[in-house]
Amino acid sequence: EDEAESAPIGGAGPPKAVEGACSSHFALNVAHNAPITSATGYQGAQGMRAWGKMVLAAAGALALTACSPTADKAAPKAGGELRIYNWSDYIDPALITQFTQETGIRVIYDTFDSNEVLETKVLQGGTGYDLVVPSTHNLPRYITAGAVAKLDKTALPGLDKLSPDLMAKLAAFDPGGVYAVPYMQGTIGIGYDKAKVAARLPGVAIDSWKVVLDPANLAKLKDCGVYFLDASEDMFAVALNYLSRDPNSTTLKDYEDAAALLQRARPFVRKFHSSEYIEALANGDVCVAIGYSGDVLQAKARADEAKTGADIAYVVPKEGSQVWFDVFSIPADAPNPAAAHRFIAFMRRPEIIARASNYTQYANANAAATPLVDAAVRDDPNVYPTPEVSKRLFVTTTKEQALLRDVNRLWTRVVTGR
Ligand code: N2P
Repeated sequence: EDEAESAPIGGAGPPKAVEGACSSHFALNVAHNAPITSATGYQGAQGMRAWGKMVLAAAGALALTACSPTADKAAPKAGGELRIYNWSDYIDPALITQFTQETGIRVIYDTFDSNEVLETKVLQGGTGYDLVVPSTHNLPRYITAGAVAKLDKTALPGLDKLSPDLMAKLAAFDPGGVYAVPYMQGTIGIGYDKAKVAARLPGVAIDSWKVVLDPANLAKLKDCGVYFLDASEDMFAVALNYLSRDPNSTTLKDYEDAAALLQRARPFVRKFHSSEYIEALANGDVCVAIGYSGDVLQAKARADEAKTGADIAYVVPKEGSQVWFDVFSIPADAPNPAAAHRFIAFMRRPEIIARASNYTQYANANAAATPLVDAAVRDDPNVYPTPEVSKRLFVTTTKEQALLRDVNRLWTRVVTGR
């Protein structure tokens, strides 16, 4: 079990809490040196958990130095501790610091990088977390299992400001928004190093899943490094769609055919991993990755900033892809649900969630925040999809447990090559 693993760097001691640091510069420095463990199967989040803890250790260290607190004196300080389990590379650490300054609530922040890892834990219970961030298509299984708590809407002002369009989409998974509040959305696509790919596939337009799913192309890209997400449902949705099957098929045969397609691609894939590709693309260690939109855009930003020479681009292939929605939800056995509500309310504030989008390069669900998001982010169709891009996007629906088990078993065989 992953709890037994220790942090690759930064020590494996007890989780550190943020204590009101007044600088966010540590965030980039730490991110650039993100420790990564190699991983296959569903173990991919370990390096990221360590990363999360290390970011907060850095924040705690900074808190000891030049600090001029700007906490909102009017808001009552609640104190206590909030344990968050969120996706890696999915928040500006400065926001956590600000939350602590304003509320007095210490934050312990761990990260994962796949829905499969999160779901296994939350459905088992006893995670100790107060706040988790599943994708909408996973949420109904959490609700059915009684694994998440009903939200106290009186503690969540501003929910009426959420985009009606998006709320209608969420209603399919959580009617009435009883258990979840949207955080961010994004797509799955291809992240690539323009020069390296052009050199290996001259004249080929990088606008099709063929680039990363056709062995003839993959054979030419193998030497510069290809990564696939280690995310069973996400990857099957993409593969089924590419095969012109229903990405939400309930027929096992469709998944077997998709698995065969992925097995043919497998010899050319250097690693299945759901977060390491950010750093790998930025550093030029890989030239292609099937990845999440904002993560690829973060890779581009890191490469540009560090002048690594990698010129990274992201594309939603013409055959179409998945758009996903991640939501805040509170485990049924959360030790401090009041603090979780406080954090959700904090993240709903337009100026706060706009900063979150600026950092992660994912669109948020708060229409009032859109004008506050950096123009370069909000006008990027890879972040806020245009109607043209939206036409190509599909939403993943919820699988029954039995099908999910079979699909996950097939995925393990793809990853392990058996
Ligand atoms: C964040 C990954 C996006 C989450 N690093 C995919 N649901």
